[in-house]
Formats: sequence, structure tokens, C-alpha cells
Amino acid sequence: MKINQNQLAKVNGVIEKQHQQAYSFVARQLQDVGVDVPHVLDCLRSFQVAIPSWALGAGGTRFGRFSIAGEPASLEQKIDDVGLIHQLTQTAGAISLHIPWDIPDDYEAIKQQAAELHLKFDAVNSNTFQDQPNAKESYKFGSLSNVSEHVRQQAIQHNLDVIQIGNKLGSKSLTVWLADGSCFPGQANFQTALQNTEDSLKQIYKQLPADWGMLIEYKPYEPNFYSTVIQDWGTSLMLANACGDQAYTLVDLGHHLPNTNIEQIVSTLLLKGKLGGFHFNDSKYGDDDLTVGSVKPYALFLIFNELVYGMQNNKNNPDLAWMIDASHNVKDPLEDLIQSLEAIQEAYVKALLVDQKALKKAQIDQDVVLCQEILHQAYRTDVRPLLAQARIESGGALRPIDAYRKLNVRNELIKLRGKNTVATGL
Ligand code: PSV
Ligand code: MN
Repeated sequence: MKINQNQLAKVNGVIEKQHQQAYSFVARQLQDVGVDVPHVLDCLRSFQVAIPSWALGAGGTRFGRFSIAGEPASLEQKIDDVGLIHQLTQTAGAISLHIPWDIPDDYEAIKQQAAELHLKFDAVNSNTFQDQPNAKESYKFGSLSNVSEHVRQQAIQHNLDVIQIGNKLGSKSLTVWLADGSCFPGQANFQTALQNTEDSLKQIYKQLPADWGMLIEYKPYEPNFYSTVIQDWGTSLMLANACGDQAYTLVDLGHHLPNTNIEQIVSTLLLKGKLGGFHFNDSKYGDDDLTVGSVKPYALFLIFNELVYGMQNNKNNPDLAWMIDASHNVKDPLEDLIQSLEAIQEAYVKALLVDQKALKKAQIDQDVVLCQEILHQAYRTDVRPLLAQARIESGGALRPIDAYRKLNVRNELIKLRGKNTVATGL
């Protein structure tokens, strides 16, 4: 399904005047204090976030899953869904595939479909946290860290296969997240597990194409509850350094223990040129995978403040692979993703508005109050009209959720796909 541009223009038309007034007001206010508004709009337009192929259907917990009608039943339909989100938001110009959930049957057709929808293939993700039907070895007790050489070899080979799949699609990075760890004290030898993981990652790294990155994700707990081999950013960075220049740390916002200062982690990794990717979501307790910005929007802004500073000052750090990694248990996944994209863009623009020069001076003057005032000045600016302006100039919706509902997208998808389809993923 594709949204008819004329219908979208009609929906936009109803609120166009109201938008223009709001936009002129904010743009004038910002210009008065020296903000280069066209530059901010350019930054917004080029900031594209990948949508994961596994987040287009209903998520769930171990207690159950409540289906959402009209879910995509194939990779083609998932790409269509990302195309819809991108058409409305002009912000989701990429899709990230999880293998083996989403192996293409016909690579040329998939590439063509994505290109028509202006989508790129972002990082490919390997999966050694689930056993696949007919697999020879089991990952019950770990994959790259396993005490069995046979299991490790199977997991290494899977990652190499994922690189090959990504290569055929034009992806440029492999994301490795390991569930490896232990549930009980004494179950595993920490040193053996870490050493095995390092050796296995090095074997994968050896086969990485020259223009690829390997992104190593960390997470403190779940599904293992006593120890996780790659539990934190320090372990990930250590492994990335052991592998080489093309290996980086990937930060997933939900993969931290409560109250961790994520913005400081981001800043350290950027300084060392080792921040490779980012998974957005929000949480109250752990890896809750909630809509970005729904619980802690100020923390998201502070993280973006470090990201913007790093993107401007740490030229040794590569361009980042941005992705949403959320789960949609009670909301329509497409609406949820649109809300996340809006929250990401909002935090990004607010961070762009931070007066870095004034902040530096206030820091040198040790004027703590002024430092906070400068951050709050940016954070409290209502930037939504800027987001809407960037979208409308690129052919998107002034208000994406509103347009999605007015254009009856979910109902159209149900008509096409039926009520009982189930998307692959977690
Ligand atoms: C693990 O919790 C994670 O964040 C990793 O990125 C996985 O690949 C993803 O979620 C999907 O399961
Ligand atoms: Mn993740």
C-alpha cells in the first residue's frame, strides 16, 4: 500500500495556515538569537533513522502477545510498512534486517522495492540467541562464548552468513548482540566465557568487508539473570579494541541499569572514536522497549546534546547507525514508531539549539546556574513547528499521526492482509 500524495496534501491543507503561523513565530524567535534556521532544517532532513524489520508487528512478553490486525506477513510487506512511515515522516529512510527472521528470497526484487520507497538497508543483525529449526547445535548455554568449539563455530558461521546477506543488499555494518551469560553462580567460568567471545568475534571480524563496521551491543541482564558476557560498554569497547579499527560499541538506551549516566557513556565513546551505532527506546525499569521519549524525554535530550557535540567535534568517530529498537505491546506499531521518530527528532533539534559557545564560557566561568539555564533554554523551546516544516518541505505530513489516522492506513492494511497475519520477530 502507498499513500496517495493528493490525499496527503488535502490532510495537510486543513492545518497548513495554523502551521505557517506557528512556524514563522518560532523561526523568527530563533533567528533573533542567531540560530541558522535553514541549517537546522537541513540537519533534520538528513537525520534518518532505521526501522527494525522485527518491530512492525505486535510485540509481546513471556506472559502473552496481543495481536494487531493487518500485520505484515512477509519481508515485502514489512518494507511496505517502513515505506509508509517514511512517506509520512520523511525520517525513516532505512530498514535494519534481523537474520534469519528476514532473509530475502529474491534479492534484486527486494532491493528494487526498497529503492522505490527511498529506503536503504542499514545494519544487519545476527541472531544466536534462539535455536533455529534443524540446527545442529543449541545456543541454550551460549553461542560465541560457549564451552563447545562446535557451538562457537556454528555461531561464527551464522555471523559470516549474515554479512554475506547484508553485502548483497548494500548494508555496511553487522550488529552483534549476544544473550550469552549464566543464570546461576558457578554455572560458567567468567574468564573462559569472555576469552571465547573475544576469539570468536575476532574470527568474524577477519572476514568483515573493508568498508564495513562491526557493532558490538551490550546489555546487563536478560535472558540471563546472573551474568551476561558483554554486560556493559566497557566490555564492549574492550572487545572492539581487541578486534580492530572497524569494530565499535553500539549503545541501546534500554541496556543500562537504573540511573546510569548514558550521556557520559556516549561522550566517552565519541571521544575515543568508538561509538558505532545507537538503538533508541525508552524505559522505566530495564529493557522495557517503550516508545522513545515517552518516559524520560529530558534524559534523551541530554544524550543528544552529547551526540551533537561529538558529531561536531569528534571527526575521528564514524557516522552512526541510528535505529529504533522498541517493542509495541499495546499500540499500533506504525503509530508507535512514528511517535518515536518524532521524539528523536525533537531531542535532536533541541540539542542543535544549545548555545555551545555560551555553554563553554559558563563552564570555564564555573557558573553552574548559567550552564543549566543554557540547557533548559534549548530544551524548553517548542520545536515541533520546525519538525513539521522539514517534513512538509520533503513531501511528508505536517502531523504524521493525524494523517495516518485520517487516511485510515491501518484499516487499509487490514483490508489487504486480513486480521490474523503475524509478523516474524520477538
Ligand atoms: C536485545 O535486547 C536487543 O536490543 C538487540 O538489539 C536485539 O538484536 C534486539 O533487541 C531484538 O531482539
Ligand atoms: Mn538493541
